[in-house]
Amino acid sequence: MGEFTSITTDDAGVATLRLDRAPMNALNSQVWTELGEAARTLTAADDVAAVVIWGGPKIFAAGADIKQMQGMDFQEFFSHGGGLQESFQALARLPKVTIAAINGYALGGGCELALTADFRFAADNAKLGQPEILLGVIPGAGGTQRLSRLVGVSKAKEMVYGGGTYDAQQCLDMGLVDQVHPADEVYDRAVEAARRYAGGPYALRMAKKAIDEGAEMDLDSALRLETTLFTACFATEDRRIGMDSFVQDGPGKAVFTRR
Ligand code: DAK
Repeated sequence: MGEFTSITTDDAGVATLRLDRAPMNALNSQVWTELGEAARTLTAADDVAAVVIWGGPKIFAAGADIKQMQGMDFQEFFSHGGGLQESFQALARLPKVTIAAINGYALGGGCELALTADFRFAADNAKLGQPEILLGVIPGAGGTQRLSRLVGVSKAKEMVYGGGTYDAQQCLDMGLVDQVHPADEVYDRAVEAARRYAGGPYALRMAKKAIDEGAEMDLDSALRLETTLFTACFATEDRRIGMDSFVQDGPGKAVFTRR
């Protein structure tokens, strides 16, 4: 698709958004733009129900391109920084199930890219961290916000203040990653899981929206959103299929259409 990113889609409705910028998948402004475009493409693609974000077998991403950033000034970031963050927000808002499959390093913006996904599957050799502080900056693409919402404020502060890297087991213990697999299996495991979600009903979109948007609201508003989205499920074909199937054949046998 782009110079440094590609999208491939299988028959089961699983797309792989692959990052490929040797040697470290550093996120320069081109990559950032391509990720935003990919998010829009994947959102619109009717044949895609779940997405695996993968940086290939060696590294997920070593973060923003420091060599590019080195020469940039306040005005440039002030003018364009919001657009960069918007790319990640578009990925986070993808109305489909997303899984980051992480081999090797996911640092800085790389870790933040993984944080845009619903789930993170890490290779046993994965190392995650937010080392921006060591460069004299702070995380700028969700690392102070999505990270603390996921692992808690204290752990996020430890990661962001210290700039350290954390191995797969440590990340699993703190809830930063959801599963750990051997390095040569992690991508396949992520695709397998994504296929299971891709076979799910349209209501998965409602569930994602309710959980993610509800987390940003007060409880009353969030519960009202839940009610609205629950009701909206009754406009889907899959709601009818799910309930008819239960009544006729028992639980868990419905074959959904994603409509
Ligand atoms: N950028 C540019 N080049 C990088 C790089 C990076 N992030 N990471 C590595 N490289 C380059 C190295 O400079 C080296 O280049 P040459 O010397 O060969 O020319 C080559 O890749 C191989 O790297 P190493 O020799 O260092 O390889 P090692 O295996 O020894 O170490 C490493 C791998 C990933 C642990 C290490 O390279 C490393 O610590 N990299 C930097 C990690 C880091 O600090 N990442 C955070 C970057 S700051 C924004 C939002 C977000 C951000 C910015 C703006 N807005 C919305 C405005 C995000 C900021 C960041 O992510």
